[in-house]
Amino acid sequence: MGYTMAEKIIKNHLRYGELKRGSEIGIEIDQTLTQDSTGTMVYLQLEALNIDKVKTKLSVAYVDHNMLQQGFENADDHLFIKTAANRFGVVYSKPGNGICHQVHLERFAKPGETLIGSDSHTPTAGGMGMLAMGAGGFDVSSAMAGGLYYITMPKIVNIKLTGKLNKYTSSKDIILELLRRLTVKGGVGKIFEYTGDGVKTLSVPERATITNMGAELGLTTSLFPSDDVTLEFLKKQNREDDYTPLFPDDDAIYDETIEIDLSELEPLIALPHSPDNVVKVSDVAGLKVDQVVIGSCTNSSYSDLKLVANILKDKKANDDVSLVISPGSRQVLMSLSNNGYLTDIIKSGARILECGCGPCIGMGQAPQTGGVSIRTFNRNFKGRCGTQDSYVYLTSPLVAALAAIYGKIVDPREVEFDIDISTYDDFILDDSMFIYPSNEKKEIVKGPNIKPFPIGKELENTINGNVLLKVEDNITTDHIVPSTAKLLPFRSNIPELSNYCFNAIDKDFASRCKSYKNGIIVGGQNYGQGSSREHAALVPLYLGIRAVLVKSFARIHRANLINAGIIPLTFEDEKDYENIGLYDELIFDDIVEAIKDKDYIDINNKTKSTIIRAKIELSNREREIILYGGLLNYAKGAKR
Ligand code: MIC
Ligand code: SF4
Repeated sequence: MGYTMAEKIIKNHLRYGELKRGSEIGIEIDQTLTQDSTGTMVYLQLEALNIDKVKTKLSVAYVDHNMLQQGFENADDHLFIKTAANRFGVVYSKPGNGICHQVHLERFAKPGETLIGSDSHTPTAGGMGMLAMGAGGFDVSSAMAGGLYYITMPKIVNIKLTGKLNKYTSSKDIILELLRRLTVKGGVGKIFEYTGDGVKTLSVPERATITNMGAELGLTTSLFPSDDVTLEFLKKQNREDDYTPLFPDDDAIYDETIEIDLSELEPLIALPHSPDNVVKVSDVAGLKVDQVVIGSCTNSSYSDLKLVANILKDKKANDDVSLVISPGSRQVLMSLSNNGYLTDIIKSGARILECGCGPCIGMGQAPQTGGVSIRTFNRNFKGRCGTQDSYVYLTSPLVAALAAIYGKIVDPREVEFDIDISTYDDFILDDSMFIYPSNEKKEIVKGPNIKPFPIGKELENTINGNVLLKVEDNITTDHIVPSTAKLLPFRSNIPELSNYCFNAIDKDFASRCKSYKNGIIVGGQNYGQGSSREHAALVPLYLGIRAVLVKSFARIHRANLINAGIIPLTFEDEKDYENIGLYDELIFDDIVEAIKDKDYIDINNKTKSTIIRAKIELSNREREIILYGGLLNYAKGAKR
């Protein structure tokens, strides 16, 4: 029996478990990446683990998210990360060097190797045949300390691409088409592998757009083969030595196959407020646009922005549109400048931002009240852009650039334009904004905003708690811990951040938690989708949340809850969701025994005088972590 690409990489890195779908596996991690808004926790955890040097082949600490320095907080975080990186043997990428995923793809990603990153879009590197996964900070710090990364062996789906994109469509339309067909929970527990003749028509950055936004499907990761196209990209990066071929065996067995004929795709767009709310651009053509933002780790490569420059050449952004462009990396910006395209962009009236996440995470450029913003990003959850009542649409750089010129959404097939999309221009290679760790042991500098993180406690045998929040399906981590320019500076300050937990849904949640001892959250399907931020577990832990009872979980958030010591439970009968109300008193008797070796617990709803059966779906290792009260206690081997 042959192997798929993911199976080949996993087999080479497997140190625990077996390649059996649905079973727990532990894999060795070659590389890690952190970014600043999740990274401070990772370095605090490394300190707590008392690590001398990281054990990975390469670990990189990027600063790309918290770039607006309105106060001392972000700059203090940057300095903390820089000094901690030096102390632990990690390469530091200075602010301004670019978005972690774009820079990592350019300079470090390697086919056939494994990468985890404290950011949900880490699978971007799958565009180069690397098994790359988003993870919570605790999982990243333990991998840096030499630990394995544990996941449930996913199902592997073959996405067979045939045909070729036309002038009006781009790789963004491929991933939007998958989101249209499968929804934001369609990829949970799965890896997507791209095969078929259509694959070789896509460049590495185009492939990376697809693997990046696979995160929005809830996938564990996505993989493209490593082929001649990969080699060509690596040569351009002066890294051909990093090339290894990667293909599935002819007799590889997939759990499912989905076919997409690239020549039949139409330009697509995701409507507010979810990436799977996808329609044809022609369905919304004519809608007046107030803002266009081009960038983010999904669509800010050199070829994306060169295409945008081609469209904007000798044209002006519409008087009613604010056009904003944030290049993905300094390499992209310098190459655009060197090859003349930056001038075309600036001449059009675009506002150029520094290389980083910027508006994608609400770091500035919040749209006007009720404004329509067309973005090339990957997420359009309500309020994420900084303006609660604005309307964010997600689409390709082509559709976005045309909207900037016409002041409305236009179907590219209805207008004239010229593009030269060859990716053969030379890149400017300059690694001078990476700081390599020195051998000298310098102190770690910690500013006053960096506060200790909460640590769970050993599980007691009875939990008597109250339902302090009841929410619907598809709750995102942006709901749980909102991230805007105002709140991102508090990523190292859980006590301050806790005041804003679930703010957009229920302003009283945090204060309610403070007046109850043990809190329970009840939710629907796909609870915790979106980002990898472990703050969405650490903040509830700080507020006294002991268990989360839902219909189903998103993968990374479920792992973060366990790592924090919060018990993840799912309804055995989803109808019971209707029978629990806010403030209901729930009693979990003999929970230690249940966590040790049962796959269910009967919860006594004292308020309603009913019993609800919840499923305990945990591996043996996860059971131990919950009993210890979180991964840190478990890793330190605390006595129960
Ligand atoms: C995001 O796109 O939501 C983020 C901000 O990059 C997050 C990480 C974070 O919350 O810091 C992610 O995707 O994991
Ligand atoms: Fe940054 Fe946005 Fe990418 Fe998250 S999705 S890493 S905020 S650019």
